[in-house]
Amino acid sequence: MKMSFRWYGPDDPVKIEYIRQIPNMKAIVTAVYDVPVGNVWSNDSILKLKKTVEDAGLDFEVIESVPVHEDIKLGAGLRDKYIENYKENIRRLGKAGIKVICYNFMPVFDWTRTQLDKVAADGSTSLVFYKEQIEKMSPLGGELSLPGWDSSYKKEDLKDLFEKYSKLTEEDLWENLKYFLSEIIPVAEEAGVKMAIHPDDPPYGIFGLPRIITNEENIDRFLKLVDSEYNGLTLCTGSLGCASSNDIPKMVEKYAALKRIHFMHIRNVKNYDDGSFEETAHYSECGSLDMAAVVKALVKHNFDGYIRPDHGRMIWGEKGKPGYGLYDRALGAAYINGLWEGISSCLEV
Ligand SMILES: [Mn+2]
Repeated sequence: MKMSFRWYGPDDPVKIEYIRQIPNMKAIVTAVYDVPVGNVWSNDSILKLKKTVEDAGLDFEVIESVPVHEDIKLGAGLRDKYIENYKENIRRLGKAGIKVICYNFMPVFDWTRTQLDKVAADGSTSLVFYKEQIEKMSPLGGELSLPGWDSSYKKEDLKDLFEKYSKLTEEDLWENLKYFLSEIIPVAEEAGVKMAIHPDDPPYGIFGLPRIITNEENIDRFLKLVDSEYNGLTLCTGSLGCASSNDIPKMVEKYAALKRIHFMHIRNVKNYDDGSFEETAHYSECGSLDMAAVVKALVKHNFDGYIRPDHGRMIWGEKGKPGYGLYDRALGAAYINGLWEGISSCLEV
């Protein structure tokens, strides 16, 4: 495995020099952020980012993410133009040495929480999702106030998007995903870039929007849409794991054995009976997921892809982007390293 860390570029309050100081840290996961969704990234921006990462002594091999334009998900408008742009991004990134591209196929919002700074008993803060609060929100009434998304969409644009999606069924979304994959996977194969879809977060329909990358059955279906190693997964334990019906260690074991996991997002969540969940520290006992079982499945199948500690809490007074502080994610990386080393040495005996 190759340990990695998400970094939002030179404007990220977390310094890349500090990331390098985390033991066993090998690679940066990042993206070009100054280009509107759907456009081609300039070679200059890509190469500048690569240089910044490599000058810091880290590898530039994973992009998270190249966002998919809503027209592609809707199968409408300028879909074919945006797919051509997407292909060009794959080619350019492949040339720059990128090995894995993470993306998702979630309509409108690529994650949803009800609060980004819920204070826990120990004084740390984290992202949470409370069912009761989400049920009170009505995006079609134009009254949506969603943490993390308030400034991303103008009210009118959001209403317009929701209207377009109101006619789209899950089957339509599958059809549009298949169309997209059939176009881009051959390009990814040629460019030597493995595509790694991120599951839906949370993994069920929300605000009436369809969602399909949600469970084992659907991931099986996804992998068959284009049966190529280059059509693979970002297996996010926290996103899939906030649905208690998903058996995360079992899924990791299955897809690692099939060599279809290219990127692991490892984090823990504490699930509640009503479907609410809170993001917690990585340590197994802090949440509902068995982290040792997850890492054991990876070690067992000689996982050689990338791992990053996913969201962390805000601890030790750190201020910054919710979920993306330095300290708790560094603890997460150290914890995963410890599990990996411990489990590997036991399995060799
Ligand atoms: Mn994730």
